[in-house]
Amino acid sequence: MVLISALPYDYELPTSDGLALLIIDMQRDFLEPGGFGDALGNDVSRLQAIVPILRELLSAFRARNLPIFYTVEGHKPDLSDCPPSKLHRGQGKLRIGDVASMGRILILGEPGNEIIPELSPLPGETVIPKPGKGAFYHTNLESLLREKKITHLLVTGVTTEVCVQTTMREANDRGYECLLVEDATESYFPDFQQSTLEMIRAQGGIVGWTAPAANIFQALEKWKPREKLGIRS
Ligand code: C5J
Repeated sequence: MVLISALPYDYELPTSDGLALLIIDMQRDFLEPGGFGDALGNDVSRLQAIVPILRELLSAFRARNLPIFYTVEGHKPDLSDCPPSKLHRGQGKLRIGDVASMGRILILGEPGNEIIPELSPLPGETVIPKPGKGAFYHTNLESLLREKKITHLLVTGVTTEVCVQTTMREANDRGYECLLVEDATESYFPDFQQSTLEMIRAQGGIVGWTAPAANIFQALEKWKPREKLGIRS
């Protein structure tokens, strides 16, 4: 049994393949000036802090040929998948679909919707466009996870209390064992990030576990799933 030292207690890695890395919305819209995060009045530079750790997690997963899923939040150019409540929410100068310095805000295929170049997906890694905050809402994420027999998700990305937390709750309700990587998720609001970590692991891990990336790297060194040992059940 290989355990990741985590809160509220150790997180057990699966004995078979079944572990995936989920990277939520590390797109220019949220991390660079001129995108959606900026239009909402946030200091987008805060989110850059997690990029080096995410690169290390990506390397560790790629080196072991483990599945990686990315999401991007975005809408169709005709906005047919954007409910009026989302379109009209807030009182910012710019709204979803308006033209800004990285193209139309939060629209699929626009430059602002791209994953930041430091974390660019490689061929074979799956990018899931999502119209909502949760990655299971109106996407094929669940069927892809089932197809690959994924049971355990290491969850990362931005922003901790919005898309990351929503996705983690959706995954938890669907039976996935989720661990949120503490230093691979970030928010525009440090207090919200801290509160989210605490909410997730409260009440015996009511939504899941949290752990720093260092603990994951340590455990991965020891982890040899049955398939990797050539054992099929
Ligand atoms: C937000 C996200 N914050 N990816 N999206 O609107 O968290």
